[in-house]
Amino acid sequence: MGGPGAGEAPALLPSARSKGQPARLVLNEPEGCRRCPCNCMFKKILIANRGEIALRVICACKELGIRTVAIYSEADRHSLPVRFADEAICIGPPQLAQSYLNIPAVISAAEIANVEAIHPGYGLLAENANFAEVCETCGIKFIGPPPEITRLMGEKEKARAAMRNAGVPILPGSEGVIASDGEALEWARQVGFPIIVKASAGGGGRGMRIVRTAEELPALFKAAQSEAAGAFGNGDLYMEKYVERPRHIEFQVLGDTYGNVVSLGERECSIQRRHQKLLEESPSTQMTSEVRDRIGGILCKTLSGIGYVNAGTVEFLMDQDRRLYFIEMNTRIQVEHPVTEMVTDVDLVKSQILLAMGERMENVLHGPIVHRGHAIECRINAEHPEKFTPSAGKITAFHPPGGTGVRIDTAAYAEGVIPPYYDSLIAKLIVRGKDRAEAVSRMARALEMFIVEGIFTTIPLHRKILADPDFRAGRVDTTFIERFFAVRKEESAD
Ligand code: MV4
Repeated sequence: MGGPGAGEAPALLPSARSKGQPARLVLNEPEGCRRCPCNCMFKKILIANRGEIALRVICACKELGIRTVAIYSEADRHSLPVRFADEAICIGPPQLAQSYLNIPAVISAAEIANVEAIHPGYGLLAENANFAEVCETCGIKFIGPPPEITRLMGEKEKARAAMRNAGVPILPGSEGVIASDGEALEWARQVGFPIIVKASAGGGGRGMRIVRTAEELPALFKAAQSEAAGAFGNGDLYMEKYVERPRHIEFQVLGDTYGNVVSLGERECSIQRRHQKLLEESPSTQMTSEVRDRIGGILCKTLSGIGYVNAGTVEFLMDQDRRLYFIEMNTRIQVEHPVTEMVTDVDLVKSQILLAMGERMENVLHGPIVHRGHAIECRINAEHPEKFTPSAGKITAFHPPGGTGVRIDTAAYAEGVIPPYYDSLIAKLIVRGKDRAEAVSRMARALEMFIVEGIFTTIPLHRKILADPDFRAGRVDTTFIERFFAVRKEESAD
């Protein structure tokens, strides 16, 4: 067994580097998986991630009888993924660029451990097409879609065109990249104000500007352009009709290597702050089984047509008339995947691994997708309640709630330290109920019974959201948190 319990794991890569040896990259190998030319079971998987998602992947591997290799930075030496993986390799200092984002170091660890596949989790290298290509070149299966698909979906206006051509509803907007602010004005007059300009390489709300009049367009266009160029090294922009107070609704899909794609229904993710989701649920209170089946059907046909493989999420905006419009596709497992698991009983991470091994969909799912009950997830972040800044440090007390219908995905533990270098997500509290009312009251009591001391967390914020009359009535959209804080400020000023 690896990890602190069995003595320190060897710090292979930093010492190799200090001897002046370059990180090893095996090139010129035949395409495909050289260690496993048939579609037989993976024997060992490397997890190129940390925290709760690394542990989540380890859980799936253990249940499938696959050995696991954790990679970790010096800041994560005492982490649970290191403890629970069969092997653990230190790949560098705490900074992301020198550890979890250091592709030669990750590949070297995979070579040394002799794994057949790498699971990237979410974030980090999960949507890096170049990394997926390096994996395949080295004969290591990347557990995710082919790099060409990741690259297509990373160029948002190309993804939009691909979806439109296949009959997925999109918002009125520009065709392809906009060359100049003059062209932007032409499109805006055609589409009608308000419009939103978006970065082609964007995501997370950066390089976006809402434009309400022709007068303000040139300046906002330039601002979006330079923000996109600075953030992504690519100033390309496109444009869409702006939807006021939309809901954010996304569909979970799975694809196999034989062209079979299935939809696992939607997640409602409107409760977010500064483009960071806080709470997700499934089903959406605004969804009907007719719309779910219709959109799901269109997505399966479309994604099968472009050769989509493995797990993916298709993001939509829903307007006040409950119409859905495609905005983006994410080619990874998402943070909020457990809410879909809770209502469908499908293990999405196990499915990802089986699909990457070349299993057929019928052997992964064992029957049609059925949706039962209601699930809610609260993201527990280590952050200051007013400043929203990360709150690193030692957890002095930790009591996670349990009981019927409660699930916690976390790598946090009492006396454990939250390092300051990484994402602030420390736990996901997920509940399931027979309906939304039961899920809401179950979440409220679980939050009441969740104790984390020594650091600030979003638990108190979630307790307030769960008590909010609009939330309880299902009246949520992407402006919910803004309005929530505005009302509280007003009340505290009284
Ligand atoms: C929009 C929109 C309104 N109209 N597009 C923000 C992040 C990016 N992924 C897409 N975003 C939006 N695109 C049109 N045509 C409003 C948003 C938006 C938003 C979307 C999803 C979740 C939260 C949001 C918060 C503010 C704005």
